[in-house]
Amino acid sequence: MNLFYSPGACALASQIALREAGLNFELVKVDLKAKEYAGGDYKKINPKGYIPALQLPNGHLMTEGAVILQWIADQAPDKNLLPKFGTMERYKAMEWLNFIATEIHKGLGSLFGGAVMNEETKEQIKAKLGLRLAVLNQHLDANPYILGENFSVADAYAYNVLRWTGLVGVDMTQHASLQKFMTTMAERPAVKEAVAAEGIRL
Ligand SMILES: N[C@@H](CCC(=O)N[C@@H](CS)C(=O)NCC(=O)O)C(=O)O
Repeated sequence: MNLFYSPGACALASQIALREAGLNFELVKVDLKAKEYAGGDYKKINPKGYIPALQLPNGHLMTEGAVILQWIADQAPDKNLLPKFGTMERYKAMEWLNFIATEIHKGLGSLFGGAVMNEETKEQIKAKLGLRLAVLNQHLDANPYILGENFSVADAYAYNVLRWTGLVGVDMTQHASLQKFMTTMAERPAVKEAVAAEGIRL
């Protein structure tokens, strides 16, 4: 199984989940600017041109982080990385995964380099992000992890994207529970291994 990634970007969550699930995989680095990997044209693997992408043992290519995370969790039911498919708890988990993907991941992602954006637009995005982060922070005031007492792949996703806040100037000082969450997550062996494997700093 191959996980296509770029250091520090949003495949980190999938990698953490694969390690938490105890699944075997290879990491394949993608140059996101050139759309190339060691095998050549990355768009021939994934026409969308972005990561994460997980090439399953049967050759099927799975994309979209929030879905990849669920597939991984479902491969290792004994690890309790997500509630069972079809239960109300699972829908709650999907709600959080979608919230992270569409409200936090995409909000933070839009603040990175590339796009030419004036300061006013940036501040508007940051203000909206602040509201979304406050929702997650308040939730974590009462829960050590997003789904309650136990780690789930939603935590891996949140950890992955919240790592970017410092890089794009999003203030986390008033979100004490999010800061505590990030410290807790950084102590997990799977997180340490994933971060080391991408050659980035914890
Ligand atoms: N819809 C995708 C978006 C993934 C995404 O934003 N990937 C970024 C890195 S964090 C990327 O590869 N960007 C390069 C590009 O868009 O060309 C998902 O949710 O997995």
